[in-house]
Amino acid sequence: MSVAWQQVKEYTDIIFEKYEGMAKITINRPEVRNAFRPQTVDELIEAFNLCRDDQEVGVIILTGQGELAFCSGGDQRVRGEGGYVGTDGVPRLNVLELQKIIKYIPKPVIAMVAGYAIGGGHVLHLLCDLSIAADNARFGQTGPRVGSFDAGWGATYLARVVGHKKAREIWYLCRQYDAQEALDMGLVNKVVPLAQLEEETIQWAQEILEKSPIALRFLKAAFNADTDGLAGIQALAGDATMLYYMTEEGKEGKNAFLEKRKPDFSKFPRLP
Ligand code: S0N
Repeated sequence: MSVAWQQVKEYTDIIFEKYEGMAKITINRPEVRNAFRPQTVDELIEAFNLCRDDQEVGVIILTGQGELAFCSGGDQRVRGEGGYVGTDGVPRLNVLELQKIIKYIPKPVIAMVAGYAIGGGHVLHLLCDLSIAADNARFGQTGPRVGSFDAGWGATYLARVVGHKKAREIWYLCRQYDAQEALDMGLVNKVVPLAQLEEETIQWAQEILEKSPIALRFLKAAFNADTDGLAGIQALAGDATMLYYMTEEGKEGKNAFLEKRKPDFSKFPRLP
């Protein structure tokens, strides 16, 4: 099944489309196996932020253009002394901001992986809520070989997902793993033939869209709170506050203040 994706906004390095509750964000630099430069990361952050604010969007699919790569990490051609250098000449590690928004956007993000998910590109798929892989997908970290490393979520969250022994193997040896090996170690949710990748991913997205948005939001926040300490609890608590604002009990406090009267919380239950 293919769907009639509608372009949301034109970008240079990414394609941003929507269709019936789904957003699809595609890294569009196939000539470098979808490596990201600062502009790519800026565009990805903007698209994810638009998805966060867009109440029509319930699921986001992150993918790479073409069949050869999901993403090959930072564009080594623009790697400077203090990070990746954009048109402003300033070196930055702005992929960390992108990692945060993928992890904390209160909607499920699905990585749709064909070909290579390597280096910083592997970390992006790792941080997505779910990963659907084509049978040609290949996964791995390259940092210690190419002079970089992600000692943040790229290492620590990887260990939560595949276990410490496997995560250390992945980082210390810099090997590549095929789709079946990734499935066996719990790194991806499903492997399908390449020709069925988008159809399968859309099927998963549509099943998710049938579910309660607030339930999904709290579950994502809870999974993050388990791994992310106080930052994770902050997001979970923010969701609880949002929900409280929607209740009559929450509104009574605000209304009483605005009406210059004492709030009456006596009518609200003190449930066990
Ligand atoms: C992906 C690989 C395995 C594909 O191999 P294949 O199919 O044989 O193709 P190639 O001939 O190698 O590549 C085709 C063309 O694409 C270019 N290219 C590929 N990857 C990159 C890249 N990452 N940057 C720039 N160019 C790339 C090739 O050069 C080739 O071009 P032409 O045709 O002109 O020769 C293979 O390509 C591969 O291994 N790629 C490199 C993977 C890699 O090491 N990536 C970087 C890893 N590091 C990071 O991602 C940084 C992490 C990071 O961003 C970060 C993390 C934590 C905190 C901060 C940061 C931060 O730095 O911001």
